Amino acid sequence: MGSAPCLYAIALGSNRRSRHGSPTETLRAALAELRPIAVSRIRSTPALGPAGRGFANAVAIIETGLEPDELLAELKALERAYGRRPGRRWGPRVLDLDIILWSDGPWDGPGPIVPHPEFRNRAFVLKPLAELVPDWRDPVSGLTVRQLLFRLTAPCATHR
Ligand code: A4P
Ligand code: MG
Repeated sequence: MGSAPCLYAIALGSNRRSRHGSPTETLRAALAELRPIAVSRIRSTPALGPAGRGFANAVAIIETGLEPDELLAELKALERAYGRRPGRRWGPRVLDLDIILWSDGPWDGPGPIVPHPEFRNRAFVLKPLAELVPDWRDPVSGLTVRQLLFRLTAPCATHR
């Protein structure tokens, strides 16, 4: 608390209606509450894994003095306020808020894993992220967001 502000990339996902309306309308409302400094467009994406219904996904950049564990507590409170109940992992969800990257490199404190362990494999995160911060560098792989997206989506990419 009280530390210098950091930038964070937050991924938002929804595949279930909330009191705010459709998944897209839900993300629009949640994005406004995050008071972001930049917002991607909201995309409709096919569900990855057993989640069933397709998702609305987006990314926001926010600036805050909170550390990752403190920010995660706030994001979890926002998920609850939108009516998310604990359930099956990967089950339908009103609102999922994941911390993808922050401006201080890898986080080795308590709470979330940052960078998010799966973001390099997810076009529904990398595409909106590349719209906003293509030159941010993943401190684990050393690659930029643009390079990670290219690696994932290039037609000749091999899957190892
Ligand atoms: N956690 C650890 N690291 C982080 C982090 N960097 N950010 C912990 C946020 N949370 C983090 O999360 C499970 C636990 O991960 C939390 O206790 C938190 O402390 P959760 O949000 O409660 O549960 P979840 O959403 O079921 O798990 P998770 O891992 O967030 O699910 P995923 O991996 O996000 O997958 N397909 C499309 N097209 N679009 C989607 O958005 N999302 C999922 C959910 C599956 N398929 C999808 C999408
Ligand atoms: Mg999550």
